[in-house]
Amino acid sequence: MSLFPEARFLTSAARATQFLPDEGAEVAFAGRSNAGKSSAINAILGRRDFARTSKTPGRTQLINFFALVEGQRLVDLPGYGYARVSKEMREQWRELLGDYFDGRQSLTGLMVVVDSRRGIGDFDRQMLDWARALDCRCHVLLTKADKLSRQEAAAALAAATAELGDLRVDVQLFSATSKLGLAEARDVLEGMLVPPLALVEKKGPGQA
Ligand SMILES: Nc1nc2c(ncn2[C@@H]2O[C@H](COP(=O)(O)OP(=O)(O)OP(=O)(O)O)[C@@H](O)[C@H]2O)c(=O)[nH]1
Ligand SMILES: [Mg+2]
Repeated sequence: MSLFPEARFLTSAARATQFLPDEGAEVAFAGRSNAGKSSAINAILGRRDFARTSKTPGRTQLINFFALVEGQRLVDLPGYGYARVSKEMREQWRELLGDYFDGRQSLTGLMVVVDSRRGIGDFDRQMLDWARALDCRCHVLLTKADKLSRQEAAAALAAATAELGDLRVDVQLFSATSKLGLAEARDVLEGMLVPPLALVEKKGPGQA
């Protein structure tokens, strides 16, 4: 089943001037390189090979914008923390992501994709901090849960929940392969695309 049958790729941005106009509603997917962002997007949208996936970490180095329906976008953010890229390149990513989160009013939700075997890292926290500064809703997908035993998955969920306890961030187990947690992730995405009235009011004119 395709959740957004009309979804299509819009553009890739390597710098802030290439971002799409800051209007409508936008949900971004962030996560370490190889965490499974593109696979999660494909599974949630119910579209094979919609966002590219790769076995080579760090392949998606641009910010990719997709249209879901008119006025609603999905954004695949470049993976961070890939050890084998140069320091310079890592700095560029940080700058690009920093520019993206800087006052992005249309960002109504952030999905942070975390490999359930690794747990939440410093970069994930950075994304959550930036997103929270924008007052946008945050949700963590502990993905590749199919690679864990039931017991390990429960432990990973408990650990992440405890770590995020003070941050008002929801967390769930997910697998693009087994489709574990797919219905919940879809519900969250749809909810994020409809900003609550309180949020609209709070982000009135002049408030970044
Ligand atoms: N077993 C399993 N493998 C997964 C899952 N999700 C992703 N993978 C695999 O993990 C690898 C990376 O997945 P991607 O979706 O390309 O990861 P990404 O975060 O988009 O990576 P970059 O764009 O390079 O940062 C691929 O080989 C996927 O097939 C999952 O839920 N279960
Ligand atoms: Mg990717």
